[in-house]
Amino acid sequence: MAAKRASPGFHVLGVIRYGEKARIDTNVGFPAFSLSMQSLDRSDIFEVWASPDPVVYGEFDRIRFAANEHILFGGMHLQEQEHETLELAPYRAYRSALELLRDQDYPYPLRMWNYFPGINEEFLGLERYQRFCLGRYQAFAEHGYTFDGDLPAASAIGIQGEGLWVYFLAAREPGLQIENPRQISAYRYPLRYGPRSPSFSRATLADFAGERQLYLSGTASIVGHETRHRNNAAAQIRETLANIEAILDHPAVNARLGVNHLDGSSGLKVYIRDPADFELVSDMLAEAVGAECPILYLQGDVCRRDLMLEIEGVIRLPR
Ligand code: 3EB
Repeated sequence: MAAKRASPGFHVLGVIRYGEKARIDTNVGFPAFSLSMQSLDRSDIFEVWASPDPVVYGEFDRIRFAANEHILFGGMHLQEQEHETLELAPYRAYRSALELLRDQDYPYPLRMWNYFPGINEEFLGLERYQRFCLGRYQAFAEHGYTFDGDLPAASAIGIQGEGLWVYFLAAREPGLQIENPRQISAYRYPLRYGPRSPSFSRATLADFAGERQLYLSGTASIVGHETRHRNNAAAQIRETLANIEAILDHPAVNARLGVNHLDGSSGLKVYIRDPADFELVSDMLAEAVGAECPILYLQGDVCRRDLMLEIEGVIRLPR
C-alpha cells in the first residue's frame, strides 16, 4: 500500500484507484488500473505499490507488469466471452500470470487480487464465485503449484462493471504460506462450497529488500469452514478481528514479525457489502486498530452471500 516512509528512491510498480469508471490508464509508464468500486468514506485514497530500487516495465499477453530485482507486480483485465461460462476467464488469466512468472523468473506468487461482477449470481447450477474457483484451481494445478505450500494470499470480490480484473505480486524467493488454526484451510473446504476449492492462503509472509511483509487475506467471519453470525455485522467484525489476531499469533508470524496490533506499519482494505453498515464497521475498526493505520473502505460483495464484510491487509516492517 502507499509507501509512507521516506525511501532511498521511489519507483512505482503499480497503482490501483477506485471510482466509477473502470479503466486501464495507458497514459502513464507504469501499470495503473481504475476499478469500479465505490469508496464508502468518499476518500480518494488509492493504492500505490512502490519500490526503493529502479523498476523495469513490460507487457506479456494481456498483462502489464513492473519488476525490480526482488518482486514483480502485474495486472490485467479480461472480458468474458459470449457462449462461455465464467471459469474460462480466470483460467486464462492465471495461465498467463503463471507463464509470465515462470518466464521472468518470479515463480512465487505472494498476493493476488480478483474482482468481477455478479460474484454471488448463479448460472447453470453454479455460483459465479464457484466457477471462478474452478478456473483458478485448474491453472494452478496445471502449472504444478501445490495447494499446501505454494498458494498466495488472495481476495475475490464482486464489483460493478464488466469482466475480470486480476492483479498480483510475485517474488523470486518463496514466501511462507500461513494458515489460520481457527479456520479450515480454504483449499480443504468441503465439496458443498463448490467442486473445486478456493486456491488461496490465509496469509503470506515474505522477506525482500530489507523488509518483511505480511499479506493478510480470507479473514472473514468464518470459523472452521462455516460462516458465523449471519445478519449481524457487529459480530462478523469481531470474528474477523479474532481471525486477524490468530494469524498475528501464529508461531511463525509471531517469531518473524512480532506485531500483535494493527498500527502504522499496516494498511487495510475493508470490503463492505451493504453501504448501510459502513458507519458501524468504521466505528468498530477505529477502536480496534491504531489511528495511524490507513484504511480504505470499499463497497464490495464478499464471495459468500452470508458474509457482510471482509478485511485484507499488509503489514511491513524493517527486517
Ligand atoms: C473464505 O474463507 C472467505 O477465493 O480468493 C476470502 C478471501 C474469501 C479470498 C478467494 C475467498 C477468497 O472462503 C472468502
